Amino acid sequence: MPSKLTPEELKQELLKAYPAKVARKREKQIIINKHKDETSANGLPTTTEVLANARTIPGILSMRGCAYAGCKGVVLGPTRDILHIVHGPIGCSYYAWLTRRNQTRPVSDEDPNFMTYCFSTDMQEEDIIYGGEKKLKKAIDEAIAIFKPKALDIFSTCPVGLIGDDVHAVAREMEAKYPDVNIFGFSCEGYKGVSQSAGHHIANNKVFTDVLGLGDLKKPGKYRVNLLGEYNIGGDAFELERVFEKCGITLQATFSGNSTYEEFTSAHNVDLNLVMCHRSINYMADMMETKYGIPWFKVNFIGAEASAKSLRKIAQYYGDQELIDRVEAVIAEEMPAIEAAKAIHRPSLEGKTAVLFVGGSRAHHYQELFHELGMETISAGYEFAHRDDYEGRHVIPSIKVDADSRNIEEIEVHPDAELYKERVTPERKAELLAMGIEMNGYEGMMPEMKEGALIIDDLNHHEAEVLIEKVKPAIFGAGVKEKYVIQKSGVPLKQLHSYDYSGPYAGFKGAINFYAEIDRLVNASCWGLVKAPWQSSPELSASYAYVG
Ligand code: CFM
Repeated sequence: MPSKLTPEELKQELLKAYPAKVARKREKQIIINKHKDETSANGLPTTTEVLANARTIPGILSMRGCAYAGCKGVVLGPTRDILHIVHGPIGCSYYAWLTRRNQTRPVSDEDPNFMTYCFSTDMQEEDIIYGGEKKLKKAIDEAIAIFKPKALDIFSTCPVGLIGDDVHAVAREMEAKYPDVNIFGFSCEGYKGVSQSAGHHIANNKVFTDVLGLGDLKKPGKYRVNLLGEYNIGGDAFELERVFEKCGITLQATFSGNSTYEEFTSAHNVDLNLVMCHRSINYMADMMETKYGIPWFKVNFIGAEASAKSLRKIAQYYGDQELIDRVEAVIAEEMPAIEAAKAIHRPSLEGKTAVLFVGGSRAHHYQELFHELGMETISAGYEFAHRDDYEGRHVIPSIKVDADSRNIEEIEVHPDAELYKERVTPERKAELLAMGIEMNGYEGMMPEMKEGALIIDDLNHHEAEVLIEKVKPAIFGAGVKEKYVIQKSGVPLKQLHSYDYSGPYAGFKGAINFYAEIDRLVNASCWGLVKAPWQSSPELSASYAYVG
């Protein structure tokens, strides 16, 4: 660590300004990474416990979003042809409109693309007082008349839950009126959980019960998979589609980058689910395994090495020599450009440090890309992840259920009488595990980070400033809310949510983009020139004038 402080001293610096009660809580969320002696199934060390998915302390400036953001913006937002109506005041709707850079690519001009529209019931005071259901029905009538969608969904914002509008009853009534349109609603009011994570779960549940299994599309190909938890930020999914196609792997459905309703309805027609962002979609993977027998494992396509590893994992899962050879040929073809790019950018970045505070999976995934540049992530944390994302999936049974998590429905899933099919026998699972392929597993961020790294859950504004002052990393990875405050202190910030309007960063071509971008950002000469006014003239003088 370039800071002269030990991890423990740094932790105390972060806690110093807090009242005792706040410090006691934050202390459990700021953890010095330590590996325990016993190793997990994959041979990685297990770690100490972190307090995660807990309420943010009132008054603290958190980086988090709300449940509505997680449901509408994150999980459903990237679908192209489901018509999303936000039931609520216009602010919630407008803010979710194209603010997350999930891209899509309609196949033809006839292909509907609703992503560029913003549909809202625009609730006013009188709707809050007298109820908004009538207005919602009218909005649905209007939307169907104009856009003729195959599916339409309704997202509840906070006031909807507070006044008791029943979006599910409206959905049922309107579906009876329009039997050709699949209409369903989400009780994803912003307050439904401690963060957007609750919205992910709500979205997973409803898509699973109301959409999945309704269709029977089977895309051609021998190796048909779904990619869960890839949202096509900055075109990431386009790069992965390219790589998958080159390898001869058929992407049946992506949840939900560059996806369509029909792909969702037919996502059960695969032999494997790949889970990229574990946090936002692991529920779906689990439910699909129970109902259809589709196994899943974790992948990471952020980083060239990580991408190669994930592709090899898929090939080994099928165990087909033809696929194994083709994947190896693709990796061999992609790697020279990666090595060439690394040779340019790595020398000026090697040995530098990064801190990453992003969502629920990128603070982990992006460590791979920095590692490829020879940079070490010395502190990291998620905004809203759960303990399993930090410590590994094996801790799930020991996570306490509290009032906030009880808010979200746990749906009971049973094997489908017709569609359930066992894809891998327990013996094959054991064989795969021996090869280092753990089904239904995720090791989490902490076992893969060095001992002594500072793990900070739900980092806030104050702590970010302390980190900058005490650690001064070469780069800070976070979001737009943090960007300018941090850059004003002379540290470059890379937006790892929206990619600062560039990308893709996934897959092989994405890695090359990222190397160049980090080099440009970290080694820009402007950072040394950034000085706050009080740094150049520390004494400000002023005088008071009193006119009696
Ligand atoms: Fe998953 Fe995401 Fe993330 Fe996420 Fe997000 Fe995102 Fe994210 Mo912003 S689904 S948890 S809720 S990888 S929008 S594409 S970048 S916080 S780390």
